[in-house]
Formats: sequence, C-alpha cells, structure tokens
Amino acid sequence: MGVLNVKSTAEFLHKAEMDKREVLRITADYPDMTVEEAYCVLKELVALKRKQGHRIVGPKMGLTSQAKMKQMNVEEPIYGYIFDYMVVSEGGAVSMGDLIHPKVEAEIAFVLGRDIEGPGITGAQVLAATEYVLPALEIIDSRYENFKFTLPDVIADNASSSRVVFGSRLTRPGNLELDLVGVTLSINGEIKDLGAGAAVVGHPANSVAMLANMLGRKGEKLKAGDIILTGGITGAVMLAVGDTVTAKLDGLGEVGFKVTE
Ligand code: OOG
Ligand code: MG
Repeated sequence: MGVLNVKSTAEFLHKAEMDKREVLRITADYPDMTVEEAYCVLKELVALKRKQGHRIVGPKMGLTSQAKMKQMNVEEPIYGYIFDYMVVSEGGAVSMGDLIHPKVEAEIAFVLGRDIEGPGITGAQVLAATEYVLPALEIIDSRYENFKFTLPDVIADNASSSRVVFGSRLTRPGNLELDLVGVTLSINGEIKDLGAGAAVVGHPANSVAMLANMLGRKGEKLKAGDIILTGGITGAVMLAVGDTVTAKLDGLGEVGFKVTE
C-alpha cells in the first residue's frame, strides 16, 4: 500500500517484460491509481527504454473498438508507444519464448507527412496530413496475470504493446474509404475474426485525431514519419507455437508472420 512510486512501478513493469514474466496488476496494491498517474508511469517507462537505447517507432492507440471499450467500461481510448525492438519483419517470425501470453489483432497504420498538434484536430485534418496507410498486425502481451487489468493498469503497461508486423505495401489514402475496408484475421488458413475499419471509433483517422488531441493536452504532438497504430479492428486472438497468422485488408493488402518456439 502507501503512495505509488512512479519510477519503481515503471521499473517493475519493464523488468516483467524483459523477464517474460507475468506480474500482479499494480491496482491490486494501489487501488487508487488514477489514469493520470498511470500516464506518469508510462512516461517513466518510455524514458527507461530510451535510456537503454531503444527508439520510438510511433505511438499506438488502444481500446478504440466498441467491443473493447465496453469490455473495459471506458469511454476514451488509451495510447502507448511502439519501440524499434518490437518490430518484426513482414512474413517473419515471432518467438513464443520471448513473450508471456501473446494475442494478435489486425489494425490499420498511418504514416504522417507532416506534424499534427491538438487540440481541435479532426479526422479530415488527419487524412489531409497522411502520407500512407498500411496493414498491420499487433501482438499484444499484457504483463499482468491472465491478461486481467483495470484501465490505469493497462495504461501503465504501455497498452500491452509487445510486437508489431507492418505490411510492405504503402497506400496513399486518396479516396479510400478506410471505414469500409473489410478485414479478416486468419490463423493457419482459418478465419478467426473479421471486421471493418469503422470498428475503430467510426473511422481509423478519427483514432489518430483523438490521439493528437490527447497528446496535445500534454504539450506533445504527432510527428511526420511516425508510424501510428490506430487500434484493433478485429478482436485479439491467442497465439500458439506453429501458428501462421495472416490479415487481409481490402484494398490495402496482406500482412503475416509465423509463431516459433
Ligand atoms: C490493451 C491494448 C489494446 C488495441 O488495439 O485495442 C490495443 C489490451 O487489450 O491488452 O492494442
Ligand atoms: Mg492494438
């Protein structure tokens, strides 16, 4: 009990990730941890990873789907950061031995051509500033026992970020209707879940706009060249050794990886 120590909490979560060991959620000991405090832990966690030489590839949005928001009983999505060591090459392998209890979800990623700074950013402004969109598979791996957490817990844990695979085809957003893009997520050739871009707060560009506005409240902005994950379109599906995972996104292409020991 007592007062939450931001620094040691960040170290605890970073160590859990590096040791590939699930841990008791922070709110079991600090039930009063607020969302604001959780973002302070995230900030410390980011500083820690940077000090170890890891580089941010871009921010990610989480809990952007109605299903996850309802499940977590929240109204606002959350954000975290993807680091360079989390990126797996398209068609490559994710090693189960590096992870705890990973799940995969299909997403649309954005690459901005110029900086965007909230408040007041809209989806239309995001689209106008977007250079490319691309398919992505995010592997989430909550550091908490049984993937069970409250909202502040998951924020402190970098929104369960673990690995990401980006598709190699870049598409200019142009007249694409990203809300209507159909998505399937298959494992070993069997469709496990499916959805459409609209699952992400109505349109994936809205997710980027919300992120710009959330960062804007902290005096931060989205930068040109950032690769931004907009949030799961499909549900998250458990992974097992031997799985071959493929997502197909209508008009955007495919992305996949294998799970090895
Ligand atoms: C939190 C991460 C959520 C998404 O796309 O919704 C996320 C979790 O469900 O563990 O990455
Ligand atoms: Mg995600």
